[in-house]
Amino acid sequence: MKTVKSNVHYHVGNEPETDMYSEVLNGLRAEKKTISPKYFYDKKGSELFEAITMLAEYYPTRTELFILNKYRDEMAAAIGTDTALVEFGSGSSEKVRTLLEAMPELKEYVPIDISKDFLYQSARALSIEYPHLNVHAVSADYTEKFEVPKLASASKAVFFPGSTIGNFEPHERINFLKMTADFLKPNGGLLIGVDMKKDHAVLNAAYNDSKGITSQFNTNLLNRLNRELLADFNLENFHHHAFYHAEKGRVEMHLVSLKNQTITIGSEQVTFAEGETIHTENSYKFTIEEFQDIAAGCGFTPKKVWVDEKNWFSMHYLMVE
Ligand code: AVJ
Repeated sequence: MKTVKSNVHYHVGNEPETDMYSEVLNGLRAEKKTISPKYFYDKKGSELFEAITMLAEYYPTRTELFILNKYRDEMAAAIGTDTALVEFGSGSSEKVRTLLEAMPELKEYVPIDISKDFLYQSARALSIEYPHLNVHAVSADYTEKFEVPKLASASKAVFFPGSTIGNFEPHERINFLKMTADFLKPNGGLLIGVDMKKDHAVLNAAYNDSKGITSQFNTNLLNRLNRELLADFNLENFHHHAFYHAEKGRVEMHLVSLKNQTITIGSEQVTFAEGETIHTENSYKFTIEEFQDIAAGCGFTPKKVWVDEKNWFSMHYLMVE
């Protein structure tokens, strides 16, 4: 019998540190109530986000894919061949396939994601489609310190599409970019998708779609708390509210309490005044210069940037020495 050597390898990069119950409760006890957008993505939430990406008003996903498709050869050339491609928040590894098509000589792909089962399953599927690629799946929260296996390539490039960076607060994105620069040293690159500032009407429509899917995505968070943290939110008593805040350069999403009410969550209670909100997401938007300046302050040298013809979305390639 012939022994088949698999080209997929599994690693644990770090263990999740945060406990959802205490984090959510702390957020709801704060002066301004807030819950991290990372909690949107339970099974239903991931499906709703998928539906959002297909909406007419929600331009980011399709625009980024358009840019990736159009410029993948230039991106591949910038990344180089003796490079391990590391993806942060790889999910189903759908977008990277576009890039992989343009990189037939790539030897190593390192998808990193927090949801281990889905990561391992997606990595296995990808390794079968790309038999010449060594796939090192690393389960980790990439916003914390994590370990990766020893890689054979001369350098690393991080692929971070989706404008997830827009979800980070200013201090968080600086920490993240500095950590990433450190991780990439020496001679590494970062290929990152960044949503751009634009006409406010376009931004407002993207987060207030006519089918109400974004509203469902936002309120689904309360469903998740009801189920997973034994809370008793009545979804009828909260409304989706999303708007572009020009001075802050971000779209904000909130859940607005429609009346005075007290919610039980596990063994605790939280009271809401009518009109009070839970701030559930920030989605920061950047001009090319703003993003390059931020990255430069964290140790990156901007090398190249690709945009669509409307200047709605950007993909930056930056390097560390
Ligand atoms: C996945 C963070 C890029 O901010 O546009 C979509 C999430 N929120 N609609 C974004 C989201 C509401 C999305 N990101």
